Amino acid sequence: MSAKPTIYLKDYTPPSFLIDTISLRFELDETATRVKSQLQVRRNPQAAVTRQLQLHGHESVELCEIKLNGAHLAADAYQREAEFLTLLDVPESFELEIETCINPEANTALEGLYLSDGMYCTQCEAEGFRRITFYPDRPDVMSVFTTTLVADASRFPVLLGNGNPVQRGELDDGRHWVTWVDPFPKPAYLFALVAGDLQCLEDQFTTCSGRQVTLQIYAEAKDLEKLDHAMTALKNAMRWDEEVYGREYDLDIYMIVAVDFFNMGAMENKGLNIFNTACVLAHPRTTTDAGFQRVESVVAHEYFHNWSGNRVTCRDWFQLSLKEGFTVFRDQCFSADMHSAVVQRVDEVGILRTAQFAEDAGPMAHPVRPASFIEISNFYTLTVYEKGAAVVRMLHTLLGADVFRKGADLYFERHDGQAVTTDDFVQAMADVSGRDLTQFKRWYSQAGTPRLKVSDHYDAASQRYQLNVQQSCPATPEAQQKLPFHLPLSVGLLRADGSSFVLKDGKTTQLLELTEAEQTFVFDSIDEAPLPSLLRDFSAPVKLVYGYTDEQLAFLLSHDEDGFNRWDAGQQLSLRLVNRLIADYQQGKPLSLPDTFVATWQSVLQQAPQDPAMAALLLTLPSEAYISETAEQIDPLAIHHVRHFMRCALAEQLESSWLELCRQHDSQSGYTASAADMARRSLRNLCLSYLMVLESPAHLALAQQQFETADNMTDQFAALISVAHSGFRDSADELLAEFLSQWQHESLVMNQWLMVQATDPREGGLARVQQLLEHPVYDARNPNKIRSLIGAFCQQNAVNFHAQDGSGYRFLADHILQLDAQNPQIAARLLTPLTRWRRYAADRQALMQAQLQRIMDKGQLSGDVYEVVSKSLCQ
Ligand code: B3K
Ligand code: ZN
Repeated sequence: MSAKPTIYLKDYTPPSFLIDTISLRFELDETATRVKSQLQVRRNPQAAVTRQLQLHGHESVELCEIKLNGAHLAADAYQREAEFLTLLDVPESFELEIETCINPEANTALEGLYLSDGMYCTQCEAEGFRRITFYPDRPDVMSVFTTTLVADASRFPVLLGNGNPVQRGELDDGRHWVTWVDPFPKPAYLFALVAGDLQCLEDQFTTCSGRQVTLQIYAEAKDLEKLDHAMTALKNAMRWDEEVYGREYDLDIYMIVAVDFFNMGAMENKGLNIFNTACVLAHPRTTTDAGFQRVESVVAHEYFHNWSGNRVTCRDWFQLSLKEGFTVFRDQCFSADMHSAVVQRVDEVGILRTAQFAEDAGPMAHPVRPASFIEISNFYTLTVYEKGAAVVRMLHTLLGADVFRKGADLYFERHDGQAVTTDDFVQAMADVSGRDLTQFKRWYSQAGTPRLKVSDHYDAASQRYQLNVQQSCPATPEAQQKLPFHLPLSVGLLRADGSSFVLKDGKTTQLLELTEAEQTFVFDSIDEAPLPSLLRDFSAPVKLVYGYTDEQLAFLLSHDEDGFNRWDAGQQLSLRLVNRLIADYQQGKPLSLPDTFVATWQSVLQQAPQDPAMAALLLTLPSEAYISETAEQIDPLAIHHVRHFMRCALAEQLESSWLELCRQHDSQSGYTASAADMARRSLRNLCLSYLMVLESPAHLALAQQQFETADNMTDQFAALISVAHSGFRDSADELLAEFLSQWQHESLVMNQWLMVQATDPREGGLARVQQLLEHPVYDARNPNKIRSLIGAFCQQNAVNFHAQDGSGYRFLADHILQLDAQNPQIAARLLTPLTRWRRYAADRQALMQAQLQRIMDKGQLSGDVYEVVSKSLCQ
């Protein structure tokens, strides 16, 4: 059993006391940091009257002293129990002083104040502040923070806090101090501090109203050269938010700090973002194009939180998607504006439709606004983030860009400085549009992926075309029965010549609004039988079922004006073939590719030079993860085998085209990070990966040459992975060794090196991973290393992880048991693949369940791991 109780949204009550100001003083010490806090407390006029003040406090925090209005509190004036310190009888308003002692060095959970490679940093979202001091650690208690940091001047020359630095000085004992004031009231989860020996890249930004903002990005001296890209991204994001949302930055300084030990990507602390190095450092030599794009989008995401999250924050953690869903939507639109909108959309739908749909169909399924949780850290999920963004996108689609913008303006204006709910967000949209969005809000309270079943009928005599749409949604843990959703279904109708009919308002895409379980839509004046292009741009997070023939899909693939649907038609065409071949494989039949399929690919290959970015997408088969998500029952071996067979057959039958395209898209001049160059590299490297499955020495030579001569990590890494996962064992080992010796001092590159090996599908994967656990570049305390090796093996190496003898499952359970005591958040996250046990055949189900049970039986689990395991085993 877990010691932590389940918390329910329905039990929410406003805080009994408010904290107007908090002044903190940190005397930093590796094992005994002293934290003095001084709070101005007053009773909340909006709450029920009580004389008890309840403060959160983690068991690791030592209480040294507590004073009320300057007088020491007697031991019987307060109680310390579980996560709380309760003051039994307090006045209406008073000053509270608390001194605590904490041990940053022993903090391996990386929540609260901890050490990352000798530098102090914090992570307080969601409930880390209670590991620092006793405080009402809930997002609806907002206070003005003043922070003084005291530390040894030579070892920690840089001392950073939220807001603006107002005073600094030296002490006689070699220590120095800095005081920071953040004038914007904020919840404790946005508190941050950093102390270390850091260098910074500095720049300036002039806001739309003409204010000068100093921008600083801090990192270790060796990484200073890797900060330019993040700085450019930050300035672009600041400008974009002014132009697209009318939002201006509010402090005089904006800081980002890169740290090596971090549980997630980054954190939006007010004025002082703390970033995982993986999401901020970028240099062409050491970072792939995908890495560059990730840095750009995470920098933008955290910046956008300054309004959607910080100025307007969440009332309680059930409302997490209020800030996360909206902010992800904002960063997605930003990325679409910076690059190719179609490529961006394909990427985001890829995540939604594989990983989020899988989550929505598993034991941890929950609504975008969950109704209960044991451990909030488990709810930083794809549902809250990605589906939450899809929900905001649907509002944008339903209301149109202009009305949506007015709604956002109203939301920010109405709630600036407040802690609010997703209902408040939707209400602002309802108020500006005059629309009733009550039904739309079901997206926040009902979990599960809706299914749309579409059928059609054309009557030539009346030139009338009808679309019939039925929606349904499967049962999920919180509800068996679901009410119909309100959703936008964007459609186009194609003529036989491939052009689109002009529909309502002179447009070729029409928005249909679904609100009922079944609806029929009528199109008049349709003078020939049309082919529907449904759910254009993936207008809603649903599974679409329509009985396309293969020929119709191929037609959409070549003609649909909607780029997303063109790509998706190709994916669905491939997916059907994959499924037919899986059935053949399971029945022991020989596999072969139909000529028509190869011909379709041939024509995409021929047109590739016109749009290399799109071609790289079209020429990528559905991922193993997507095939798994759409399968009735997952057969990891069959999926891997069939996909590999298809890649080999396509490589063989179209070899000269791949080779030609590979040559055409070779880099002519030096590296640039332009969209055109990134597209060229992605197409070339895709061609190389097809060629390498043929196992021909000539192609091996091509890859080796690219590895040796590449002037950038994208090309070098693509060459490495294509050789490392090939049958050329000696060459693979040589290149891996060379890569290691070239980059062993670059921690982020070493993550990639671990990942290539962890994801190698060839036999013996587990043994290789076990060896790597002992390798000097591996660090069992660093989340990035754990994710690159153990996480990648369990999530991206299905054939090895799902080995028939259950060794992969046992391996994962061993590590979860070990990690849980050290870092519960990471342990709970790693569990994901085991939670999916119902999706496999009986033998694997039993093996996976047995490992979950083994974890459960150990007892003494963290709330994080307990919640995931118990929910996975239930039923
Ligand atoms: N808000 C943080 C996530 C915090 C996770 C805490 N377990 C990063 C982000 O979404 O921007
Ligand atoms: Zn966020």
